[in-house]
Amino acid sequence: MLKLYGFPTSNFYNKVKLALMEKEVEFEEVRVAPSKTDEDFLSRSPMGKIPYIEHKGAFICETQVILEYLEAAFPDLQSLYPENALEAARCRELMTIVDMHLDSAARPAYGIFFGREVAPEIVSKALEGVEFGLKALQRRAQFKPYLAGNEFTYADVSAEATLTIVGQTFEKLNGANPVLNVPGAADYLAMMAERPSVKKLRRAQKAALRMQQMGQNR
Ligand SMILES: N[C@@H](CCC(=O)N[C@@H](CS)C(=O)NCC(=O)O)C(=O)O
Repeated sequence: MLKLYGFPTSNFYNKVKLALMEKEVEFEEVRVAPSKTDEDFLSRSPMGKIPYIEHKGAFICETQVILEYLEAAFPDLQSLYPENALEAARCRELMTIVDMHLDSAARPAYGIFFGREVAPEIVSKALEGVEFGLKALQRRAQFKPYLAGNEFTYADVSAEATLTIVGQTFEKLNGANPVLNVPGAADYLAMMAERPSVKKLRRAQKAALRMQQMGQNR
């Protein structure tokens, strides 16, 4: 059976986990922490990051690569890319805006989740990048009702995994969620929160965060 390695407080782990649930691929979760020094870990995930998967004896890292692999390795399962070439390109554009630009702008501020202080200058620089990324998202997002149109796609997988952590980060830091300033985003996120796969994902994420915080307070 396919194995997913990492931990459920990571947005990138949750991107792959949500894709596996939505495609109905059978999988098993294995908790591992990232490492940039453990040779065994680096042989599985050379950049020292999570998540990575194990399938048919091989290890694969980088979430976008993993999703492309799922599409190729499970051709009989529902594809999460639109069939039309332009719509599929738009879907990938949305994923790139969320996974690359929004995530990397917000990442320096994520420490707040794990009980770390975040310096005000880091918060304001992160917010500037996030606001720019959200304007890019606004130019491409359709909310019809899904991010890339009328079908659930990988754009929704990326958005659910990362927009929620970005929003919660700034809500904690500044008392306001910048994602909700994107017209249509509030209703979209509320709709996504009702999906059975998303409910399951969030329950696991909350439980893992509680465990992590208990560990830190010990
Ligand atoms: N581009 C990578 C990003 C993965 C990533 O940033 N993972 C984080 C956890 S959310 C990580 O392992 N960070 C530890 C580190 O960079 O040392 C992907 O798409 O898989």
